[in-house]
Amino acid sequence: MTFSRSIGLLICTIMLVISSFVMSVSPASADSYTVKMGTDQGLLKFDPANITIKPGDTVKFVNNKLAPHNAVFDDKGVPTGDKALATKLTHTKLLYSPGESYEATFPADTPPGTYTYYCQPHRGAGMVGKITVAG
Ligand SMILES: [Cu+2]
Repeated sequence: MTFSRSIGLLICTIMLVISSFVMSVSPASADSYTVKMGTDQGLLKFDPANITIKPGDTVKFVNNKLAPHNAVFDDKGVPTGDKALATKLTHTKLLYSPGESYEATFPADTPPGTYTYYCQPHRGAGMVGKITVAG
């Protein structure tokens, strides 16, 4: 009992050392976030509708329910009004099959602020989402 407990503690210590080493090697590692298009409950919303990311991160939009969906950022939804950035993040092609997805990567020099996007077929129904890019 005591022996297996100390082995467990040893393993925990090793894992902690390894994970802290990995984190110090890549301090600004990019993360990936998933946003469902259409909630599991069958609502015409992005889920989660609000997320906070950092520059360099990727948001993966996955078709879930009540297709078709897309995700459009226009210059009004981008804090700096940067049309080129809005276009880069936008995916106008409609996704029809559940599980279909596409990824939007926010460039490392993305200005901080709130980025608003919408689904073209369901904008009127309130299918609008927000991505806050932390400074
Ligand atoms: Cu939609």
